[in-house]
Amino acid sequence: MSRAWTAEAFYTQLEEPPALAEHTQHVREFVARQGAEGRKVVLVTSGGTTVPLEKNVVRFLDNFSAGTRGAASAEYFLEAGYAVIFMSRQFSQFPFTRWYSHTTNPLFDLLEEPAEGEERVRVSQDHVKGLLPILHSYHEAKRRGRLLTVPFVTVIEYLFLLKNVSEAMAPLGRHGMHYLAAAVSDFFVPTDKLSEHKIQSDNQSLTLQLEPVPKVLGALVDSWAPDAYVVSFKLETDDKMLIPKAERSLRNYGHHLVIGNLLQRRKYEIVLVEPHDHTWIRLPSPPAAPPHEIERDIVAAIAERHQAWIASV
Ligand code: PAZ
Repeated sequence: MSRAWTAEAFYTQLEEPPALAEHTQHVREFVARQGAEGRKVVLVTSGGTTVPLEKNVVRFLDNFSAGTRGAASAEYFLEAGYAVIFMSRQFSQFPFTRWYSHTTNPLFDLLEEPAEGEERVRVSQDHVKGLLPILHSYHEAKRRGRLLTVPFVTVIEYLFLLKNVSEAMAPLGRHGMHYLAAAVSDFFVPTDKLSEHKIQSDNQSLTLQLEPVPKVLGALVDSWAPDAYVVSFKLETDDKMLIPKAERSLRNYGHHLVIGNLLQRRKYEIVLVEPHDHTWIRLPSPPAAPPHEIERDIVAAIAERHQAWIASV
């Protein structure tokens, strides 16, 4: 029989991930520093969560998300003056380094081997112009201490971190924002139902029973960070479902905004769904070249709404 997990049961019955306390402490210190300087802080969640099928994990379920939306958005939030807590799936796309990772533009293709007797590796001249502003923004974010990274892998780690990070951000009040772009599994296998060791095949079929992951957005909005500006994402593949599902999410959890996107068109089209408004953001799609990344427009629109909401008290 599968259980319907409440958020409370989930957090009391499951064991905390090992690095939770350490990450939480880093977030508290970061928030205290940024808060003391009056800076707005955004939590950007990014990438997909895994669902392990064994305690000694050999196999797991995963999803498509590479974390591009989150990593790109984090860069634009930094540019807009926010401090960013980037909570992302380990080894998924990362702000700034994403431009040269995951083989789209491999780093080694930029580098020239030193001439004989030289000890310096150079960036080939054709790439300097493209690399410099990204390198500059990366070092700037690090030097100013504006970017904190928090990694997760499993859906259980994600949910524990989300709670602790949100609670740690509560003192920011309206200056805190949650931008929940991670693709979080809707189903999982609770630890007490996991096989200890690698599941053996023995030429037999495998039946999995997955339990629904508790919906925790309501707890975030009502108790973990009640004054924060909260933006969630809704991904669908059927365009007829997109707006009704986004509206239902707003009604159920009472947060500020849902960003709806379709899997196939997510890089060119999104919709901002608010209680009384839908605003589409559209860019030209291939074969036309989009003039810039859609995350630039998304972040500009969200930052403006966040500021208006801060000013409305
Ligand atoms: O990671 P990515 O850039 O490939 O995709 C981004 C996204 C589609 C995962 C994100 O925009 C999103 O919709 N996240 C929420 C997914 C959901 O739980 O409905």
